[in-house]
Amino acid sequence: MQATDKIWRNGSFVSWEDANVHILTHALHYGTGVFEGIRAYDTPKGSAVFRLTDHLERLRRSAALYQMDLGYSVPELAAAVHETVGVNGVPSCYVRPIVFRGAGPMGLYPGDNPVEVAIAVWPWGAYLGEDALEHGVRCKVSSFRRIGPNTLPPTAKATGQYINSVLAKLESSRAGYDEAILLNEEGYVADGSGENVFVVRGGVLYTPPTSASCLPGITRETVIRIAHTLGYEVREVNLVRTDLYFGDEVFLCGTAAEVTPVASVDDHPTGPRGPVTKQIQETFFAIVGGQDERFADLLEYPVRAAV
Ligand code: PPE
Repeated sequence: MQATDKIWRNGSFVSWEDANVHILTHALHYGTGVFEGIRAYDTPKGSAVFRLTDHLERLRRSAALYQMDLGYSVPELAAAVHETVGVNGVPSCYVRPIVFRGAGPMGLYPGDNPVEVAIAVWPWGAYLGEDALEHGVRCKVSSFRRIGPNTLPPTAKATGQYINSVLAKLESSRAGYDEAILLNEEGYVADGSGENVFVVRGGVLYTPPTSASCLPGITRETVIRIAHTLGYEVREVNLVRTDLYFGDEVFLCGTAAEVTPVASVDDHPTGPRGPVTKQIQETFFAIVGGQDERFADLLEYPVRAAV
């Protein structure tokens, strides 16, 4: 990965090299952190952060589940994100805010450990490869089930829960696939290791409801709005693995993955990239690039001081 200069940590900037933690950091041992993945894009009006407030609201909710007080308001964190992007000179980048229980007492009770807040940014190209945006990725349905609402609620974006995604990712990678799709405990499709899933069939878009143990993705929600704007029907319904196999088109979406077509699922071809996926993808890239006025409300620019 490409390092940048500064990381925002608890209200001030430290150099990238000095942004370290103690070995006894609570979150390192017990996964007691929550985070966000956000992207900033270079637009004709300058660097814009896509749905920044929505991401930070989700961060606040994730932190609340684990009883962590952020110590900063959402507008304060939004300003810190813009400042971190600006100070590092990366108008187009990935933004990673993280809130975690720091070093202090060991043991499972986290209440006496300090809550640390940090924001790092770095350039991050196509998550699953440039080629994937056009030709798609080969997916494997994982033998590991997705965490559930009463184990590690997937609605929060906690660091510890990602070992579930890591298991699935390792399995799919070892088997020679690009990405894993997880089913929930009931056997319905949940999401990818780091993306939501859509199936297109007969011109209708299908995606699992958030009650299917997927992360309530912000890109997912954006795709639903794009699809409606383009005149497509979207159904949030439970899907089984064969719905993936026999979809006319399948695609993944997420902040890092953006909109990535799926070429095959368990070697059943679902690609090459279909016309609906292409249209959604092109609209998405126009939106984040500041070239679609219909969705201008989704881009957040730094507030400039009046001159
Ligand atoms: N499901 C999972 C499991 C997930 O991690 C993500 C985001 C999504 C769906 C899509 O959510 P959203 O970004 O709000 O549209 N995954 C983040 C982490 C990726 C990583 O490798 O780290 C991301 O895309 O930033």
